[in-house]
Amino acid sequence: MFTRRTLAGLGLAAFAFTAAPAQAQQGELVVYCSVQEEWCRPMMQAFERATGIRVAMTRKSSGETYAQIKAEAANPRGDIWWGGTGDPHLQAAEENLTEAYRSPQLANLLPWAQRIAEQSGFRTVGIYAGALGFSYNRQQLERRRLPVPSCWADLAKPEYRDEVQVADPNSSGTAYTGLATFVQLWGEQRAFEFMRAMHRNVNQYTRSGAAPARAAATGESLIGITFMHDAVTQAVGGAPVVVVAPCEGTGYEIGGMSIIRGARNMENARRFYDWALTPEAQALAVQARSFQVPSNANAPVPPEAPRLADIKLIDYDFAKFGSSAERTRLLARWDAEIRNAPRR
Ligand code: S7P
Repeated sequence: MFTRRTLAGLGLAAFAFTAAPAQAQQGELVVYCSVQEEWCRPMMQAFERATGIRVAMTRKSSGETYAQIKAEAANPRGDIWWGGTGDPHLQAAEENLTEAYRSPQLANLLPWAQRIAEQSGFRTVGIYAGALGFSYNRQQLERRRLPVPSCWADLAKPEYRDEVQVADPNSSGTAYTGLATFVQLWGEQRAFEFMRAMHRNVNQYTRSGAAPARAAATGESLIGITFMHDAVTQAVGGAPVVVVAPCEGTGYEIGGMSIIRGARNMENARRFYDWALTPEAQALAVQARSFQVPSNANAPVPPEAPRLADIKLIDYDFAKFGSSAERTRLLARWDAEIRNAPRR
């Protein structure tokens, strides 16, 4: 049984434990969770109830979790990384930070989820998909008589000075998807020119990718760049936001799951992996107001989920933008040219 003292001894004081399992204790599992906390918790509780395995979970953004797993590689603390954008999962796979595993559930997954597994040598797998976009606060927009933004290019216009919020692509998988999307839409030079111009309008680079959707919902920021499903969460909750699929087209994520190499609870990590790919486990997303498209072909697609077939999606190059060299290089360029650029 975990106590505060044993936890502190293990250096795990920061882990949050979920509710007690319903059945006899079947060992432990340490999960790094990169979706929203509201979805992480019920997911872990459901797994505990289904298996009797006690879960210790921490929630961090995708880029932060990748960095943590890399830092811990010589002495892994986590067993499984569930959720978060696919690019850093692919980078972790390439860097041999994660373990190859072929789940019996693989055959039940949609082709895009299986492709990611194959591409990574089965070190990661797709668990959901969702398109990038932005949302704006309708009431604020009307009150301030500002034009309706409908394209990425609009977000760099002077009328939206200080009105745009987006995350930092180092910590956030969402924001890295944005960076990679702009490069794929326009080429690298134009993409950086756009991000430099938009930088004047950015009121804050948040750590978490979904935070700008909450800021748009409350009116703290007029516009928030996030995955469209994170903005839908706010709209479903009653916020006066409009969700936009940008006119130029947009990128998308394939959310990932990976077993950490050297996991101390390897068997339990595999049990979680198999369970998390079932339609039943994937259906829990909706209860947490998470509206991605699930990867199991038999899992229900929430009616609120933005329909990917209706969105102008780019042919996102996961092999290139999930590669260690490209992700590292683009983030370094973003740090050098955008993060601290003057906002003249
Ligand atoms: O809210 C769900 C979600 O958007 O969060 C993940 C995201 O990567 C985590 O946030 P960061 O941008 O802060 O890394 C997405 O994978 C997922 O769809």
